[in-house]
Amino acid sequence: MPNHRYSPQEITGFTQKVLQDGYCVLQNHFSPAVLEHWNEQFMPLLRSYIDAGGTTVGRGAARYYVTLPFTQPFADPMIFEDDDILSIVESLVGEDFVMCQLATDTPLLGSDFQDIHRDAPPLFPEAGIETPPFQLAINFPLVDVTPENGPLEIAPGTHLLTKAERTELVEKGQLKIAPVYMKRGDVMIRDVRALHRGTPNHTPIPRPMAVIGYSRKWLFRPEVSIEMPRSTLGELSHRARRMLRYNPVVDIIGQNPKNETYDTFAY
Ligand SMILES: O=C(O)CCC(=O)C(=O)O
Repeated sequence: MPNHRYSPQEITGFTQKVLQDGYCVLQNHFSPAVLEHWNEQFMPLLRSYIDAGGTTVGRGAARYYVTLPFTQPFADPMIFEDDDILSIVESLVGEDFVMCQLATDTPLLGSDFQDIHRDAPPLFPEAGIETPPFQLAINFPLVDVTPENGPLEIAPGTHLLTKAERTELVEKGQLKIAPVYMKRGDVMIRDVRALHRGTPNHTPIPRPMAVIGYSRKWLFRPEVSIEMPRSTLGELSHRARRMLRYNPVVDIIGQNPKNETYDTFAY
């Protein structure tokens, strides 16, 4: 039984906002207590990633991209199968979409401004045209985002610009890019082509931003994946199994480092 907080009209409104601005924010959507638990469980993962020599793979100093294991508390259908979000996702990237990414971006003290970028190239680069959306990022912070701890900055309405148009705006200093301050519980639905950048975290407390990737059913993103533990497949809903169908099924998570190589991410 779907569990919607928003009416069909409101879902349409959010969809239109993403189509127009490249993103929308659902305020106070997830349980802050659940995400506080995620944050507590994530901290040791971040620490082991860094201690194991995990790189920042070109994201900039003191800025880490860490995949979350598809286990508790992160494999939570209340989050990745949220009915409102999935309705908006379906309106944007079509029926039978796939979920291909469950990860985090975390700037630490010592991080800097990233170059302004988008996360995906156009589908038809030779044609110099942009298309309707094909790849979405659902971003939600695991802590409150403040001016001090590295808010994501985003430039509304830039997801359909050509490379030449984007370069001109940036070079002439005419790009209107602004920070998005999100509370723990707020959710951003973002067309990954909207121009954005990470900003410096000036505090000693990490600022993890979770990201769930949903794409059109025919889009394969070899750079990301979610290792699906075989033992938990039976617990998934029919919808979840369908959404997650292209991810590798494994007996033990983390044994195959080749499953993810997300080091080219900025276009
Ligand atoms: O969460 C952030 O600070 C943004 C990171 C980002 O845009 C990226 O690494 O592509």
